[in-house]
Amino acid sequence: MFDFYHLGSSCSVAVKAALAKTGEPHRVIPVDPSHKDEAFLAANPLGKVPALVGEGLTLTEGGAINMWLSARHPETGLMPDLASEEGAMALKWLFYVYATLHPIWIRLFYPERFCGPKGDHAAPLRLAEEDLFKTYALIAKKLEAHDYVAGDFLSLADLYLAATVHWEGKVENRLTRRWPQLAAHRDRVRQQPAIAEGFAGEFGYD
Ligand SMILES: N[C@@H](CCC(=O)N[C@@H](CS)C(=O)NCC(=O)O)C(=O)O
Repeated sequence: MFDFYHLGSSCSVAVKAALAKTGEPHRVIPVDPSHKDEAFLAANPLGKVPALVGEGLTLTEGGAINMWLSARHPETGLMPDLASEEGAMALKWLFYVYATLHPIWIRLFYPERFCGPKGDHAAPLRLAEEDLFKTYALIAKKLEAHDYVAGDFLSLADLYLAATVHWEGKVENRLTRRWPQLAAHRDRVRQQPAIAEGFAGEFGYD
């Protein structure tokens, strides 16, 4: 049994979805961002979700947690054999969404962390938006030809990507207006058996 530290509608939804898909027994511990308690900070001293604790392990970093869960549950097919061509693509896009896309969203959500609480947010936000659109452009191109970002199979990158598209209100919903394939992908992923359970109660959906 694992303790899963989760913040609603955040990047930890991708882990919630993987937990649902793998059926790994866990209890969800909601994190209050304005009141991070001792047990949570012991799990992640940086105070970031997701964190997974159990079986003598403390795991942080959403991409790593999901890789580990899928390695324990190869039957879910969430991550192909890494030495295969599909595995290479799934790994590349997993890093793309976690290491390239996610930090841009952080700049949009927390501009004060980049220019100080009293700094002028306008320029950093504009630059972050430009980077965001460039980064989704490559994803959208891939989704013109394929149902999922790594190809015609669902993989871990899709879980996180589908979660991020729900944040588009930050850029006046211009992501799905510009690239309808992003909306189609988000819905395709969210409605997958078991994955739907992970997305339930998040982003304003039942
Ligand atoms: N590199 C980490 C980043 C985690 C992260 O930034 N989590 C955000 C939610 S998306 C968080 O906990 N924010 C709360 C805060 O920074 O106080 C990962 O991929 O797991």
